Amino acid sequence: MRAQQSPKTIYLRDYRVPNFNVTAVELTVELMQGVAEVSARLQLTRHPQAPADAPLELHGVNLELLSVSWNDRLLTAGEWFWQDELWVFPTTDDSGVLHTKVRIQPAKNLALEGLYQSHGLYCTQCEAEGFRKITLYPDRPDVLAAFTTTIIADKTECPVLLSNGNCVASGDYDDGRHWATWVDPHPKPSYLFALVAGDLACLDDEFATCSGRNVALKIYTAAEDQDKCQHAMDSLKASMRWDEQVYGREYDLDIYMIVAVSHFNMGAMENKGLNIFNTSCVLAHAKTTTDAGFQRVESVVAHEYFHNWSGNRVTCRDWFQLCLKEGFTVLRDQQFSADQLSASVQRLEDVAYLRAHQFAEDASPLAHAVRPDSFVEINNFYTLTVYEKGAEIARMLHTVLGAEGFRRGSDRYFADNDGRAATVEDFLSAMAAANDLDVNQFLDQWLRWYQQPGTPKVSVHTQYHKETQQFTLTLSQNQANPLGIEVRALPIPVKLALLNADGPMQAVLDGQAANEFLLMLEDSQQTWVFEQVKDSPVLSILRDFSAPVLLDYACPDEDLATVLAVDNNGFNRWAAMQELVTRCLLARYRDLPQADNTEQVLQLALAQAWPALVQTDPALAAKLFELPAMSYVAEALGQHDPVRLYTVRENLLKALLQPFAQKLADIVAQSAMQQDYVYNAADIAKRALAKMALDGLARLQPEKATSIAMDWVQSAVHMTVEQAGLSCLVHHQLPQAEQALALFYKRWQHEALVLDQWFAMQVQCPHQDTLFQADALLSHDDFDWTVPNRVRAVVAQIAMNNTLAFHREDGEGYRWLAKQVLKIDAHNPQLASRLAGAFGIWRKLDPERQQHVQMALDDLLSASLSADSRETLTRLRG
Ligand code: HT7
Ligand code: ZN
Repeated sequence: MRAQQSPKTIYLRDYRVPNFNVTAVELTVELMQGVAEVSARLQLTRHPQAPADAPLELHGVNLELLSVSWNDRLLTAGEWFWQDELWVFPTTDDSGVLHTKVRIQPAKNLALEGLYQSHGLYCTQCEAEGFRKITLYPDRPDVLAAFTTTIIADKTECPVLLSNGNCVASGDYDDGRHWATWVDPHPKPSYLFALVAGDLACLDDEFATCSGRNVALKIYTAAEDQDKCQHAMDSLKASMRWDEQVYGREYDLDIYMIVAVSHFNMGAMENKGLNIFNTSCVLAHAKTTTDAGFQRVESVVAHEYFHNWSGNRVTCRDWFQLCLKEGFTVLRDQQFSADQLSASVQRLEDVAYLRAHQFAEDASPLAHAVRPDSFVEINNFYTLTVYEKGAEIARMLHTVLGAEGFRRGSDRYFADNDGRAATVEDFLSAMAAANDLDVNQFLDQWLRWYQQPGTPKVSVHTQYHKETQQFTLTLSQNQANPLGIEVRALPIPVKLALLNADGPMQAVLDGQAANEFLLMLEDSQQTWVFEQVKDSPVLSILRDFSAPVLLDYACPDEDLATVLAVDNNGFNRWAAMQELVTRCLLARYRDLPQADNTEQVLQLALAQAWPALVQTDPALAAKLFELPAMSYVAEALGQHDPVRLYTVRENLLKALLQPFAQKLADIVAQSAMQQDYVYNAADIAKRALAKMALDGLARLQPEKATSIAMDWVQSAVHMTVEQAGLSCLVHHQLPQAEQALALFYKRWQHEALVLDQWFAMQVQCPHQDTLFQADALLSHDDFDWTVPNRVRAVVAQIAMNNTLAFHREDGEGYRWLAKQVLKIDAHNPQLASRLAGAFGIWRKLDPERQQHVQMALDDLLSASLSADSRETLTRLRG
């Protein structure tokens, strides 16, 4: 038995090729009553660049080693040794076959990494380093091998036996057991290995690829969930077609399988040909799933499918390159989603998410580069920075190279690196080479985005000369330097237009007349002079959020109102409103007199824009009243009292809604919510607007809102309306909230994902005493510490979504989170470490609250912790 050793820091600069490659693996996994015996035959060859006497090194954690032989000779204990998590076999052989047998305990595995059981179903999660918990293996992404996997299990307990690739043979034993052998022809790293065994129902379909091959599509779930798979299947087929059309990528196996499991640490996993999904990211039915849930399924199914090329066919050399597959794949799933529903709403949602969460991470003690230089526990680096900022970098390349140039670059990247474990440098080199750019210069510039943490700030200065009709724009860039490393100017694409009262006007830059311009800010400061600018323009800058930066631009409030009124860029209309609201919140929080003027400008701009938008673009109309996230405004404030900020924000929202009371009532009275559920952009927009209107009405006319909300719950035709009604009652603590909660529970207590919502809605109720409510929910019969979705529904909701409860003045919220983190850490370190990340905001809090957090962190750090949580808490504490 080998348990995890004291954690070591791993450095990117220490990368070395493996001593041995694995050319082929034959795995046999026998499952019996929660225990597994794993036999592995590895064909090994010395790496051409490895020293002739370098030993064979294999990873192994929590394995009961039964036997090990080298070229069919049983090895004795003295012939090998353990060094931390490495099993070391000194040999000068250049090749050989290692045969190991180990025993593992899936039923006892609550960390949900390696092989574990979920409601009796055996399943695996190997990314990033879970395979070493299944067998002895060089568990690193640059070792690619062809896998043959045989699974043996009781036929009644596990009628379905799945692994990667194609099923080539199967049969029955005469003692009630059966077996199946799967062969995956594509060499892959161990993190993409998957195995599933259990009693599952299946939705079948097929897909004809662009070259005419037929692919069998299968979605496996528990029998009672079989009616909730059609949306995932439709999303899968749409993704497969989209990847052929937009990126020229065809699927490469004869079968593509998705399995839904209830116990899962993240959203889903892209194992080759056998994706494993959190039920919340695959199951969808109008009766049980909201619009947001449907959209999440669509994007996660797409994301995992797109990994088949960006991640699987071209994988990562080491885990420092994680952004290579994740950033690029997030960009691809965002582009796909934009093509399915509304492109501008997709973009503003992605940006709102980035600014609320990734910007906060990048300004917190957990800030790190998109490609970090070091880590202790790689699971701690599946972060918003790696995923979302990584996607923004890929998107900037798309903006700079253009759609065709980017496609040339991605074609080159896939062609040059197919079947290889690549690096960020390989990606950038392909982009440059395919577009005839100087590779070294391109690398030198763009690698900075991957290496320098922190959100850059771009300052804007303008001047207009009526006589010469010249408009001068000066941009400068500034970066925080949280890690104290050398900071170099970044390449920052800035898309802009010059507006007059009718929208974008033509101007001339470098002899080129246009309505929109793409500038490259590459130095610390640059100036551009636009000619033939007829009127003093209003600047519509950073259109579509062309770079992940903060803007420092002291334009008059009225200019922002003009952008909101006349810009033809939907994203920037929304961004202008967000900026106006942010200014107003900051001024109100600081008791500055300009708050009144800004609020007036806001009111006027909304009065002009909103009623028309309700008709022409209801999705955008609904979004205008989603004020900037607390965390985004908090970054601008610096040290602050979160409860005061929350109150200021709520008051402003109410004031902005006030003039529209009748309009809100009219919208709610329309029947958008009572119609049969259809998943399309127009209907989703109408429902979003109705939900927003009910929430607004609850703030202005609570009695009226109560009866409508109750009606929505009682006579709901789909979950979007039912959830909108219930969350309105609970959030605003309206008189019938308890009754509606009871009704909802009675209806849905057997639907796990709906019950998660029931827990979450209660915990989101904005009141400091919700903390005690949350505590009571932890003892509810339906609460289960082993199911991450349920744990997140209570614990993460308090920490991330309930300012008044989490940031209680007495510090009880922080102590409460610390207590839950410690409890969870004992069985699921990955989950605990992620939840602890909610303390990331602490340096921005007022001194009293900082002291409470500090004590909570110190208490935690003095306890016995997993390597995951210790690394996160140590970085947090600073
Ligand atoms: N590549 C996957 C990342 C992942 C993961 C998934 C499930 C459980 C644990 C995990 N650790 C890492 C998911 C993705 O980005 O597609
Ligand atoms: Zn991914």
